[in-house]
Amino acid sequence: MRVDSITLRKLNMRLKAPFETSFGTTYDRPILLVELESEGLTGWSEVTSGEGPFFNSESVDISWLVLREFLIPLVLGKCLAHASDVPQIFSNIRGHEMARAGIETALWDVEAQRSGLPLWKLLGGTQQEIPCGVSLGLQASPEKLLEKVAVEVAAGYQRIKIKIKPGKDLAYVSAVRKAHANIRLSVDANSAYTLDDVEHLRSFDDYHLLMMEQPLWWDDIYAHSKLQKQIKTVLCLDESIPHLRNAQTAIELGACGIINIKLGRVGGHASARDIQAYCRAERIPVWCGGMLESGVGRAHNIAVSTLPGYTLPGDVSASARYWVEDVIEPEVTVTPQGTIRVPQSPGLGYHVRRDLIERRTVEKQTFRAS
Ligand code: OSB
Ligand code: MG
Repeated sequence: MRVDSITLRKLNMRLKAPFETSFGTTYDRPILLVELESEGLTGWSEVTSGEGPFFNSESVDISWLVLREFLIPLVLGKCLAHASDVPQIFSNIRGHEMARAGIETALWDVEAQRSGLPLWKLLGGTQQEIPCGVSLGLQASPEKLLEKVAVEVAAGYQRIKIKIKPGKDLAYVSAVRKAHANIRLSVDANSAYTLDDVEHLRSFDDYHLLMMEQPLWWDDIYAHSKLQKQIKTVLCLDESIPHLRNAQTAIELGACGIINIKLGRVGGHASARDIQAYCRAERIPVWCGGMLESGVGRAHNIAVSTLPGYTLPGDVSASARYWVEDVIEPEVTVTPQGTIRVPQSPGLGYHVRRDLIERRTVEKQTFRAS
């Protein structure tokens, strides 16, 4: 696969409703798309960085700079046998996993098209229907949260995750558990607590949660291992796992019993697959996380979720929960059983709506091999 050209586009996409986490509120989601041309084929991917360095150290503008100055020059005009060769080419770049994933995952789309296979099959996926959950942002009151939960439970979603932070936690969890005794319920703190909160975090044990996601510092696996020894609720790591080695460290230290795999956060499909294979061998369940993606990122997440070991419902849900109009066709829809049926055509399996993308584009740059 020769990399003939790469086009970066920044889109401004308005979320249907603001999404609040312990680190801030997103109203408009800047979306960074990568379009990679290779010998007549076009691969698409999404760089999942946020508007600022709040989830990890990346942001859409930082990723753009790293792509332009460092990553794109390393692949432009090069011939690659496999998309899985990209991590080696980028091995001198530290961090910036989301930017790296932008190139790597676009090449996987190209490789799948060249092979005449749906991307999920090329990755080794086996599940043709994936279980789905939703992530609900922080709400103004437990009553407001209950309204949102009722809608998603009625839609069939198999797991409800609610965001928490100090002052907006137990009352919300207890209200949801009281109204829905048997749903699969989890919480995500996005690093809002410290080890001084162990007693408080132990009181979540009463609500038989499926998991508690990333309660402590984003970069501290050891602290999570100390917490896990003192509470019953199974911990799940998100922010702390940018690559396989941290997954191994976390499992060996007993810092979590579940891992959330995000394609961008781990640097692409090859790294995500390494973590999936390791967790499967260690019998650690995994699920696919979300970053409020447009349809392009969502399509990649669907492909990821088909691999063995993705036994828990992911944060991969219907396009219509986020966007008035998504950038792919058909939009992602969820069955009344709370599943997504995977596409069967080669590559990503969805048509990318270049017309809509152009209309939403606020910045664009094309890099061509000479
Ligand atoms: O921690 O999983 C997270 C959104 C932005 C940043 C971090 C997270 C999230 C979500 C939303 O929980 C998942 C989604 O619906 O895409
Ligand atoms: Mg999370």
